[in-house]
Amino acid sequence: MTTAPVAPGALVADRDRLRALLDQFAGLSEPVSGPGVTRLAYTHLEREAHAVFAAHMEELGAAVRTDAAGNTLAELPGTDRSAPAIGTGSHLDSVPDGGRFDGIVGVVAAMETARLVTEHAAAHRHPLRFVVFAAEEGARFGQACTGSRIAAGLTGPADLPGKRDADGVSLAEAMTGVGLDPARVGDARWDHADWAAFVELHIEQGAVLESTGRRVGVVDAISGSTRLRIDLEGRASHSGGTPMHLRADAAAAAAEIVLLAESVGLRAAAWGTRATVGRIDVAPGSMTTIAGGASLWVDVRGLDLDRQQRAAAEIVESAAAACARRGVRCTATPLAETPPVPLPAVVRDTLVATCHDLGLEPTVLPSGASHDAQQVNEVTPAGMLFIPSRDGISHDPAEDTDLDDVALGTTVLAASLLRLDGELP
Ligand code: HGY
Ligand code: MN
Ligand code: MN
Repeated sequence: MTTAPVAPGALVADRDRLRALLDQFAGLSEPVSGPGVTRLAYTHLEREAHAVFAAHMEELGAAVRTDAAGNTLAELPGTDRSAPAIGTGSHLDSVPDGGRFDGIVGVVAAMETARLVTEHAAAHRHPLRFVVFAAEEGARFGQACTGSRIAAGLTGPADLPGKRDADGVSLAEAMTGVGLDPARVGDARWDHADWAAFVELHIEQGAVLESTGRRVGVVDAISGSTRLRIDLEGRASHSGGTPMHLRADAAAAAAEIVLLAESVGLRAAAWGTRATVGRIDVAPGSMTTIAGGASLWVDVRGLDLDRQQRAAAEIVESAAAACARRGVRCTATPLAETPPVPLPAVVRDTLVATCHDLGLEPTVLPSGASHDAQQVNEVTPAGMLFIPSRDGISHDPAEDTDLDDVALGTTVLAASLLRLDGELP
């Protein structure tokens, strides 16, 4: 097939095709999870979603493979077979009872971009590589971005047995359960020489674009995260027979720690730090028994690593002091840590220029959420495009983005990849 250069914006994403793909992926969800989407990391449902992506890309004539981490990669060759690839993609796993856009938008945009490039026979010198990363969400195992961390060489076989989900299933066991071999994840490590750049399209998961009336964002930095679990051991006892001054109430200690974490986050907010306790387990969980045990999962996000780490340390210190006063044992276990990442100008400026080519004025903003692009940036210069989240909601069934914005973001993505193709060596 003869290819020809296309003008910026000539590849216009098809809204209805995008809607159909979003609907198809949304249908792959645990049936009993609630109104949202539940497609957790390293489950059969996640693999089924990767298979939908693979079938679609094979139908377009792309060469498709799945690596030892469970990442699925599809490639359209460029005119220069020796050139490094320009990539795009995101993830298809979700949080429990999550939304139908987080990660999925970046994948359907990649699929639509591959279709547009193919149908228009758009010339490109670099190979175009479309990637679905496995296990981006940290909700199940605590560690976010497992598939892209493995690709970036940041997570290896030794890291996998120790991370466990709420049922005690390890990352390694979950990978084995879906036909992957955790011992071989070293084979999935990317070589920087194979890549020229990578761009991820994602919903903002915040309200900056919506509040400023902008339809496209270009990300200049991605927040880091320090995640830990705090286990509390008090004394279970009769809620009626035990006087207030003779208690070691793990639930009351947990409640105090939640508020301590919030106050640390509020004090450090000016530096872009955020602190959240999104999950508390209390035992035995009976109304007439004082809680003898409790566990809290703490997520500290930051754009300044030092502030992020200091905030986490302050939460642990103040939790220990509160527990000592209450006669409750307190143990903090680190779960994962990712530094904040400034994204390179070489990609960021091209994304901004592409928006200008298309008559758009983007907002340049940091990402509060973590993303696969953050890990990929260890291997090759990475960039991110954002589209608005309605009311800034994400990780919830109410997560919503206007389909016209999904289509516009996809058009900007396709034009950006072709502009990078013309600019990069
Ligand atoms: O949790 C996050 O920041 C992302 O959604 N994985
Ligand atoms: Mn995501
Ligand atoms: Mn997410």
